[in-house]
Amino acid sequence: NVNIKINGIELSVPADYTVLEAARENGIDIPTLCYLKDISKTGSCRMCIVEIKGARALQAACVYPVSEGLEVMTNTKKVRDQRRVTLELLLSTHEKKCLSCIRNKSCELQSLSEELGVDSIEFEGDMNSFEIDDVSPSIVRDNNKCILCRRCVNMCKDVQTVAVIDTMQRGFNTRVGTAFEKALSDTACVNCGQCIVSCPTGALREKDNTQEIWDAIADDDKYVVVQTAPAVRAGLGEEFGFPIGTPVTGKMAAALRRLGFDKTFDTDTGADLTIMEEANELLERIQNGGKLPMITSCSPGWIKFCEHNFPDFLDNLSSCKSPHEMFGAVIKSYYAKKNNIDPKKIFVVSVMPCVAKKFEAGRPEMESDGLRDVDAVISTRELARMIKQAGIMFDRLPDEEFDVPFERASGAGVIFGATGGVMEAALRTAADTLGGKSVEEIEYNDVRGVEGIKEATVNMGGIDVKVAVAHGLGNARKLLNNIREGKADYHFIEIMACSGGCVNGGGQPIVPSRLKMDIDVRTERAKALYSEDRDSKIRKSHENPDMTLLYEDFFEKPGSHLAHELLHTTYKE
Ligand code: HC0
Repeated sequence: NVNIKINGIELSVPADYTVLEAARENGIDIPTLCYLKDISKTGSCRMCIVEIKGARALQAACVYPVSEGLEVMTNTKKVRDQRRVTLELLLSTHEKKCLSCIRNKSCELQSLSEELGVDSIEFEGDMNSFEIDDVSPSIVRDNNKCILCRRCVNMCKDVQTVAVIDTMQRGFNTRVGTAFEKALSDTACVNCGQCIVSCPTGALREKDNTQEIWDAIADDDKYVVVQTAPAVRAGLGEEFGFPIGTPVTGKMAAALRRLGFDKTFDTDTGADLTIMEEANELLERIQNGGKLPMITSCSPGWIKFCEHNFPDFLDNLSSCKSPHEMFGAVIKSYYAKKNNIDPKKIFVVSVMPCVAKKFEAGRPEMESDGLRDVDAVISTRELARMIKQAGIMFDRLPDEEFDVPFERASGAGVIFGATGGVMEAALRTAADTLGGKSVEEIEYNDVRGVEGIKEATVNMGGIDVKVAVAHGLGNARKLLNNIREGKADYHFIEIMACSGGCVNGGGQPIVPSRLKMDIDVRTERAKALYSEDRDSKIRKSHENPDMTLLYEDFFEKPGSHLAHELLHTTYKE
């Protein structure tokens, strides 16, 4: 530790801290804009400037290291005046259409303006006018609202190692763009949307599909079925003032019903079905010399990353469609038949913590019998918007159940939404099958948590099954390079495109960057899922009676001909 003084207060702080970290930890808030914990640290926006005794100029607290005897002032007139001028200069070229902006009231530029007391725009000059890129099915880029903080760039480049956006040109013409100014959808962008949740303003947002859903609900000819992903319940409450990590499953089901959907189902049921198929596929590959390691295929950002960067691993992907796609196919086949509904009239809506799911739903692979498995995808944020538009007072809703016949899902299905969850769910089922008995120890702690790459060896029925879990595409790249170079070897790998898994997906509520300094959003939201799993009566996918029924009634057995037709696919180079 070193001894420092901030605003005259004596503090002892770890020697590797920055001034920003030291201040924050001791209850002194310094405004930031370009800083994003663990992701973006450039000191370029100058909002976090502070006075350092003995230094000639004001210094950026986010990059200034502490040292023995350092004296810092965070709130002098000089600091406040300079921050305000910097902010006003930023505002001078910013498109100030706040009322109609998607980030109205959640914009960090807007809240800084309020906080620093900007009551008039001193500098009005030339404005750039950029074309909006809204070609992608997942992401809209509007450079007119960009403040060049580079948080998206660093996320895309350093964390995801996708690197399809960067700053280009110079001076007044500086902008964030793609190579040759192509549309995002014409690049190797994987649609993960981590750029969106990194953006402090409305320069990046999801493609909004809510109108399509309203139209479908209003159409009497359509039978509109909604399903919600595991991670949505762990994030949706934040949009309505609940603390981060509050599960709101029952209120969410109630809200969906009040929005007018004909049936409200849970993607967790689809997750159970995926495990039935995927565990079976894994055992087949292990026992019959199939392609190993088998790699999960439910994260569409990861699939696209694999296609662009690791095409040599395409045969390693599980042939399982992702749970919501599987479930869509089941709704339009089994459910339609059982209830005598023309599948052509069924409109399946998936509510996902993910914007890549919008892209996935449109992929040619995701249809059965000429019908799309899923017709539209909205993010957690879009669902929150619909609930608000409908005048539903979310916090006052009762807790309700999902609809029959799919009202039951296992705890294994719920934890899909956190990194390691798909692996753990698969292990619970594979261990029982390989061992020939019900294994009681079902919490696989080695694959839980936010460490970038996790490994475990699990003995099942005498076989040592080696597994690994990677989340965030930079970690996936590392893991796959290790395999390519012969440094690592596994039977089964789970990869999720977003750090922390779906709970931290690009479609989840946006958490202000300053709050991210205090809590790990991934961990808090994951807790909501693990607690729901712990409270579940059924905690293994194969013990879900709805699965037994579904196989008895329809699919016969995992990996059957019909299962392959409806629930599996392949990705080709
Ligand atoms: Fe996920 Fe899913 S768990 S990808 O992470 O597999 O988005 O939550 O819905 O489909 O179930 C996202 C979350 C899902 C799917 C499930 C999987």
